[in-house]
Amino acid sequence: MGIVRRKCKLYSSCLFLINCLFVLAGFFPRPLLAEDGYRLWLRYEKGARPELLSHYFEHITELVIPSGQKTLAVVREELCHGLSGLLGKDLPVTESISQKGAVVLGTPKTSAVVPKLIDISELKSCGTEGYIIRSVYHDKRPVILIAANEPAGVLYGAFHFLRLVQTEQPLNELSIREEPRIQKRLLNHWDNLDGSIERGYAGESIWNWKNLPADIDPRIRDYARSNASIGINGTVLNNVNSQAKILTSEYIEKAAVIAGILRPYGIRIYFSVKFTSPMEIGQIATADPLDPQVCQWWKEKAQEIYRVIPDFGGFLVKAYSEGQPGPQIYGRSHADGANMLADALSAHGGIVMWRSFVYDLSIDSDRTKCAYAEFVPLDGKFASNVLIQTKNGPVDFQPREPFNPLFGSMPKTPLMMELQITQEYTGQGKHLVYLAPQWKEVLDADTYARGPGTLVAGIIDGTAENHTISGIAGVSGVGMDRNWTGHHFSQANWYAFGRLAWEPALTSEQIAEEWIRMTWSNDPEVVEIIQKIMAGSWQACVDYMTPLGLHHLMAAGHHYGPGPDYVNPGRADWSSTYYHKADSKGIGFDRSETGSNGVSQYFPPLRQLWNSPRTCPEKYLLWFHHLPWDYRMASGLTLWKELQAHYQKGVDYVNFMQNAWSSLNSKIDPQRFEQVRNRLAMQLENAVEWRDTSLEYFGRFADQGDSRK
Ligand code: BDP
Repeated sequence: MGIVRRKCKLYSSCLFLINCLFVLAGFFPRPLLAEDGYRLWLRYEKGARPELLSHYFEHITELVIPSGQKTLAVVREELCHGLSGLLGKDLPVTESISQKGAVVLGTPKTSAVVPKLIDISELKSCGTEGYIIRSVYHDKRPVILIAANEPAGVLYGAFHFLRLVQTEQPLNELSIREEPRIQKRLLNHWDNLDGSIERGYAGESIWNWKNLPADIDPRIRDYARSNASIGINGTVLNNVNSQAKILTSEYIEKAAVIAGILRPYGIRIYFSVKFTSPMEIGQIATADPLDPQVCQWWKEKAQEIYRVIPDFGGFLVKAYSEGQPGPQIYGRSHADGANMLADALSAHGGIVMWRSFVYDLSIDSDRTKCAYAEFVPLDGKFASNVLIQTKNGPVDFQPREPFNPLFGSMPKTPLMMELQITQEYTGQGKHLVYLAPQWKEVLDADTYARGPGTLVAGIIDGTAENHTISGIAGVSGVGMDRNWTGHHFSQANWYAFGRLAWEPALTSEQIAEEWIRMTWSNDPEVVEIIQKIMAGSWQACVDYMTPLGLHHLMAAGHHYGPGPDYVNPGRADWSSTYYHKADSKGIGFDRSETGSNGVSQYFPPLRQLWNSPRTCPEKYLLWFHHLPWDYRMASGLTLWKELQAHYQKGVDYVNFMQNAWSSLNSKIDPQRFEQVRNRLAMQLENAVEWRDTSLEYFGRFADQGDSRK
């Protein structure tokens, strides 16, 4: 009996211990499965070279951070969490520096130590979000100083510092000064209020509208951390194809809860608004922007929002496009509509981001020319708190497009750039396509608008045209999937967007390397191989989907697979045939002077260069020209043969990516390794389908039989 009782006791103590372990596990923000991608680039794993870190941290034995301010509290939390994972030990936190080496963080206002370690006037030049990280000495003890004017700057500085540790960079003699080039760095969620996401490939929306405001998903905090770590400072919560419901008191109250979670991380919330909201939820008979009742309704709505969300960012508007209503219904212009909303927000410091994604073919039968025709005449007519949010290219997030001719053509208006992180036209959640090179091609493009060297990036950041307000937006790819973005490698696009929004001059290689080291490993072989995989992945996608300037050939609706023969019965420009115009004479959209004259929307010398197939870069050839199948390319091949070669090259690269990834089998955790492996297999299948379907279809016109024989 005694033995049985003792065994029982032992058994229940074991159970108790196991339970304790589970409870403890629940306390720490470690995912259940060690490597499921949830932690993104903030994994904070102890590296393979702990001696390196212990060397740097030999004399750094405490963290000095002021308390009492919410953003600084999250800085403290993140640093403790991050460094404890990376160093494998906890550093004590204090508010005043003792006789030890330390990491000292703060602003001159919040910290008594910071002003002793840095000249405040020097700090001032960093603005409200910038920071300085510097190795200094305090009483002959080494100090790493992370100082800023405002707590948000300290937050960004802290993440920068963590990145240095994560990527195993030298930590001695630090001398870093950073400041974001672009002010408004936003994610745009195309999330509907029912939880679905338009063009989302990673599960449902993370905004659990139906359970808010009572039930707060802890994921939102991790979303905030991840965004803050890459400098994103705003998020538009809902789809541009908006519902008026977002402006009801019920939803404003729900949104206020999200705003409260994001606020300490320096992130403001914004709404996409529907132009006819005053009619739908305000019982007003019109939405005419010049109607006093309508103006009053928007003013009161803005007041209501700011009462509960004092730092609310503003409105994003898709007007008179793809079925969304706009001021044009009442014979008013984009400027009339935008300015009315801007007026409602201006007293509160809010902005309007008015989209230029419009393509009314009655204005011009070439879709790429429509937005320019509508917006350029309005330059100078927008209120000072309006930005025109413009997609990178003139069509719609295609694998490759020349830059949008609006950039440089509206010097009196700040233009925001809208990029698509979610991979609607680039393989969705199934293809590994690193988009930073695509975005860099546009940001680095020379518009020649104010002479050579007028880069798109300079127009976006306001320097080229002396704007005091600037912005960039990325259509979010985030959803409820455990790894946030569906494909583990789509995380890289989220990461790259934030980094480029902060500093457009970073190279895509630099960004990839940071991301790889933090997301996968610092192992040089892993870094090198994944770099190679990522580097050519976008070009590969262009090659197997839409090479040489072809565009919009995706199957209707889902935009995933090939649909070169698709003809939309209702709208010419929703048909693939409208874009490629393949016939027995050749292929491509003639936008030269003798065609639609789309080239005229670009500044000289681009206009002339792109007007002739001989001087037009081959990557844009069929964007601007309709050319015969036997046209001689620079390679000496005919256009038809060259097209075939590109399609094949794209497929070959996916093969290469598969093999390269397989070679990392022993170096990557099994779960993520398998998931990526499976997706590469799907990608290969789809790339082959793109090649075969496209070449079979175009082959009918090129009259060459099976292209691959
Ligand atoms: C297109 C998408 C569509 C969006 C639209 C937009 O297919 O779902 O609503 O862009 O940007 O790419 O408004």
